[in-house]
Amino acid sequence: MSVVTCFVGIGSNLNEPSRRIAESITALDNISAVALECVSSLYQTDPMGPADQPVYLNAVAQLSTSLAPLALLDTLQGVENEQGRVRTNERWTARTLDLDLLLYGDQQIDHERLTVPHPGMTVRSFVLVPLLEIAPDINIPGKGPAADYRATCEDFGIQCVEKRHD
Ligand code: A4P
Ligand code: MG
Repeated sequence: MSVVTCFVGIGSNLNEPSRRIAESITALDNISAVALECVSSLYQTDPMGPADQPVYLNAVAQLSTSLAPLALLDTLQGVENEQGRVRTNERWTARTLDLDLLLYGDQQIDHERLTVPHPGMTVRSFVLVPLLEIAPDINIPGKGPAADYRATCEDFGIQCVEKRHD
């Protein structure tokens, strides 16, 4: 079975975000078909979307997995649910945990449930900064080097609040 390198964007702004992120990383690492390779530092960012919500903590994790893309999406959504994620119809509202599949190897996926590369990743500092920290030379399929987007992405007041543990 082939193993693919993936990157997952992690965000939380409710119910002790640093704990939600730590628990989600442990949960991912405990899935037998997923191996956690690396996790970025934690970054605090201003909310994208409605302003009347707490600041976010964001990070990016590098995984290797034998799961197919939709099975990995189901797995990520299962971890979101375990961390108390409540889904609303309104976009970009506060959440206990959001796990976005940013990159799945070098694949481009256009499915009703899954778009990869994640369409927002080139314009969001809270994705690009942690991603480039752990994978400075990474290429975004169809878009070129991720580093090319760092200068033009929206800043969201990003600040590193906890350095990566090596
Ligand atoms: N979906 C499609 N492609 C993907 C993908 N690559 N990864 C579908 C994950 N899911 C994907 O997602 C809605 C549906 O998107 C899923 O059912 C899946 O089939 P969701 O997580 O249920 O809803 P959402 O996250 O509210 O929607 P959306 O539009 O994906 O929001 P984003 O882009 O995830 O943004 N501000 C800061 N500072 N930091 C943040 O991390 N995050 C968000 C959420 C808003 N503001 C933020 C942050
Ligand atoms: Mg999401």
